Amino acid sequence: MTKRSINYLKTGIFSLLFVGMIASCKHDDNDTLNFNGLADSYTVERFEVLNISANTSGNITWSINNIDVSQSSELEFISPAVGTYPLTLTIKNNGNINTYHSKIIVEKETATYTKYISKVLEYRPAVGQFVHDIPEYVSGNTANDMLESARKSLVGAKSSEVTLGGFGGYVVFGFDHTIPNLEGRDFKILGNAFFGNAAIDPRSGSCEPGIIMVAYDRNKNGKPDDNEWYEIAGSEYFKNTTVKDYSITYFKPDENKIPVSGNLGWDIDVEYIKWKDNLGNTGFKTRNMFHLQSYYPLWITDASYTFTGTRLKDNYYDQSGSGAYWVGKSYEYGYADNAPNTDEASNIDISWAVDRNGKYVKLPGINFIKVHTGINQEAGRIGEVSTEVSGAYDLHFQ
Ligand SMILES: [Ca+2]
Ligand SMILES: [Ca+2]
Ligand SMILES: [Ca+2]
Repeated sequence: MTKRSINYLKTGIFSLLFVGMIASCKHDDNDTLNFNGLADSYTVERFEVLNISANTSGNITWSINNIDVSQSSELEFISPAVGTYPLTLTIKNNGNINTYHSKIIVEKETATYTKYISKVLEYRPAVGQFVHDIPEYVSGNTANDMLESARKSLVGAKSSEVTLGGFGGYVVFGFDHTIPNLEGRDFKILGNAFFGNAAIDPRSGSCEPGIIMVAYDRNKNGKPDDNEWYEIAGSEYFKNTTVKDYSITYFKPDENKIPVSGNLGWDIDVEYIKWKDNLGNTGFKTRNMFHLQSYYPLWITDASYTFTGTRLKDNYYDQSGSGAYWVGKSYEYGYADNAPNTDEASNIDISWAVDRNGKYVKLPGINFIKVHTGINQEAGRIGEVSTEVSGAYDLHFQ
């Protein structure tokens, strides 16, 4: 964080609004002459991003309530609070200083917003022992039927779990407003993680971290476009134990073949679902005695399917040494289903978003979230590590 932005925090105004920065465009000097100044006022609803472009050359400073908030050519403003915000634009160019005054009026929204998930766009789990159970699959269901089931589970205040299966399985959901990027953490993703009573490490237990991606609907077309996605750089993002662009392919099993038993007692099929990854590894996902249904989504007819994304280091280990008690270590921050819903680690700061090169981006807010299972591990008798999502909400909405 820059010294400048820390000063904003001290003033307190940053908790009321976000002002984003976009790389300044290059203009020729004549642009200054074409700039017609600011409007008398700008009106925007709560939880809506207002863009004001200075469209000029020179050194630009935007100030709100006399506090400098941006030096970019375009101001991005969002506020969760109704009110009037005095706006000043100062342009220094070739020794000339021009100052423009305006105000931003933030009004109560006309639509009725909810802080919870309002739509589910995609649901594609990887193979897993809870696939076909959460959400429930009924014979003959299509991918669209399963998406509708995921919607029923995740939308609104009374949300419930969906499983994402093993590594790569994902869900994409959205909100009816822009979740603003204000000071600190901005949204919570709910899961079914808990810390184990008998775990030696108190922050371990059933923790199955999922990678979080966020999208700001910059072109305001109501959809997350490919170039609008950014990954939340959690605590493991910059470590060399984290694999970027990991890719795994699962092959549809023959459900009628005779199981190859293992030696652990609870495996009924240790060579159940073949997989291969882009690092040259191959292996099998096992089926256990507690879950006997197909682990490969029956609504997917393809002979194989592939997932790609950031993979985290395996976080499960056999604390007992006998295979009786496996625990997953919770990572510090920035993942879904990685800590109990009451824990601060389930809250996410939009400022953690990075681009494809790992560079932090400044987003005024986000409209869409994607979560994929970040671990590719079989944890003994408890089976594959699979992220579950059971809802999400805007921490700023009141
Ligand atoms: Ca934030
Ligand atoms: Ca878009
Ligand atoms: Ca879980």
